[in-house]
Amino acid sequence: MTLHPQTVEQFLKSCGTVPPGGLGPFTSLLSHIGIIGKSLARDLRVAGLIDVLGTTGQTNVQGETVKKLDEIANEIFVRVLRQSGVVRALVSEEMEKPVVLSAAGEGSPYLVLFDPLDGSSNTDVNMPLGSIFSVVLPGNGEGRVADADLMRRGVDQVAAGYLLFGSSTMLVVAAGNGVHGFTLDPWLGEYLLTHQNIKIPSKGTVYGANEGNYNKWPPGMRKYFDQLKLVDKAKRRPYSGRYSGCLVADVHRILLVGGIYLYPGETEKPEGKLRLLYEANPLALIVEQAGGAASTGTNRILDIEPVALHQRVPLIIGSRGDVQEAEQCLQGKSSA
Ligand code: AHM
Ligand code: MG
Repeated sequence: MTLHPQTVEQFLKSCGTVPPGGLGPFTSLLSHIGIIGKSLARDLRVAGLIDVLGTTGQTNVQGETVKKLDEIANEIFVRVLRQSGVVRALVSEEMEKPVVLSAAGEGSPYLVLFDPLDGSSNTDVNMPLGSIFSVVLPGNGEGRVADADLMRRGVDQVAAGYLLFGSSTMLVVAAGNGVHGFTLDPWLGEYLLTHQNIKIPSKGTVYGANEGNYNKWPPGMRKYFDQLKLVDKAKRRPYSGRYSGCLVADVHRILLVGGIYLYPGETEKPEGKLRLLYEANPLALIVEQAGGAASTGTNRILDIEPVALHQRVPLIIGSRGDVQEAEQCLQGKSSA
């Protein structure tokens, strides 16, 4: 008899450690995020057939054009997390203000911050997409949720993960005991453990960045890129450029094979593009727990004290050795 790989629930039970918030609530949280993934994967699979491509004609709180699928993904997240009964409040890239789902004292332990559809410029061209989530526990236990409970440093996250909608659908999770990847078996309707205890190589040979912005970057960043492209056998250069326009997909590649993803600050826009609380922080937690690093260029992402729910941050993330070289070059300390 062939044994199937473990489901998320079986895996959590077999770990023998109590996940943040308790085994029951955490299993329920992941199972509901799994439902979101199945539901979104189904919509994405037939997106070209059911008039959900293109934009809504609106702009979101970030001033960005909202795609129809951004809105659909956000609605699915909010509806399913509400049904889960284990989420007290949530913050979404697509909503200006947090949403409180359950009153204090109702026993819903988690605060969830998410980007419902990452890489949404890929929706109309059948390229990979993702969803990213960060989980924190309220600082004041059962009390009323305040903004300070949601605006927490990355080190305060108790779990983080992403869904990747690529040639297969994956759920990758870090909750304090390693980074584990589950692949959706669409026929069984289950996520099965396919990537246990992912470890990122300490150095890679791949970089991911939107190089169209090269001339907007500070000199140290431009220099780092110039050097990645030099022919240098000893340093395994030139690196290969791989950029999909979907942060989740690009970071997933680097998590598995090593290398570096960069969305740096620009001279005229030093804060960069990506959002701290539901893009940079959760991916930084995952990559750090896999042995990698995540930095703004000068500071560890997970140590940043947030000042706004939707704040942006430069992001340099991936193999520890690569991130260190990029930092040094950016700070003018070495030539990488
Ligand atoms: P989004 O969450 O609104 O889709 O924005 C984030 C995306 C990342 O997935 C991706 O790496 C980056 O923005 C792409 O930006 P650009 O088009 O400037 O390269
Ligand atoms: Mg995004």
